[in-house]
Amino acid sequence: MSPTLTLYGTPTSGHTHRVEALLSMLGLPYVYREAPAKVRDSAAFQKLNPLGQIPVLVDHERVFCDSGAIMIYLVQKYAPDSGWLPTHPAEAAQVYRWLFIAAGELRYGPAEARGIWQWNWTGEHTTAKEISANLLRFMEQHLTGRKFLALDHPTLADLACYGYIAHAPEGGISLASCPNIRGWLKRVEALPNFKLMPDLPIPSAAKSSARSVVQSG
Ligand SMILES: N[C@@H](CCC(=O)N[C@@H](CS)C(=O)NCC(=O)O)C(=O)O
Repeated sequence: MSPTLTLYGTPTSGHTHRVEALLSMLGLPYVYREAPAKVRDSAAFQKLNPLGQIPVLVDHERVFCDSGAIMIYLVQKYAPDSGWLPTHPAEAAQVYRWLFIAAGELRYGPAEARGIWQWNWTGEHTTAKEISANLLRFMEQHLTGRKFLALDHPTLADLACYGYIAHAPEGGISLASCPNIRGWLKRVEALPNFKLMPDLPIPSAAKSSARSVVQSG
């Protein structure tokens, strides 16, 4: 199949990663265009997404923004029977719940903490840490006796949450006391054609203490 899909993103963006992982697992060929801040600030990019955010997916002439919407589009258009997004309303609701958590607690907890530490985003690391602790507590308990987040098989819920949880230590958020979450991450990574997100250095203890947070694993 020749690619009709173009994805704009960056390699270390968890929002981009969830779309790339899905494209890879669905076996959909695509062209990747790197869009660092300089590109996102350009008039050409802002014609695609006036919010200046990645990921953006272009399919033929159509433009899709927002990682959750892009994932839903890809499954509904290219793999409606794949199970990544069930059609049964009650099952779909379980998946949507995690997509909203990905845009809420995950974004403002682990993703925010990582952004503050790695790229000096303006924001309160203490607040992001509190949100993260609450989310990790809930996920750890939720994953007791469960293999995947929403249903008994992998869904978009798992892809949406994977990146910023797997890379939470890069923002000083430890997963050391979360065995269920670490087991879930391994199960997601073992899925056929899953694509990993590149690692960033975990901040040093010195940097950690300078920012009044506990060093994470
Ligand atoms: N709700 C959006 C958020 C995407 C997002 O925050 N992307 C970040 C990179 S990971 C970005 O482009 N930030 C630049 C900006 O907000 O100006 C989604 O799910 O795609």
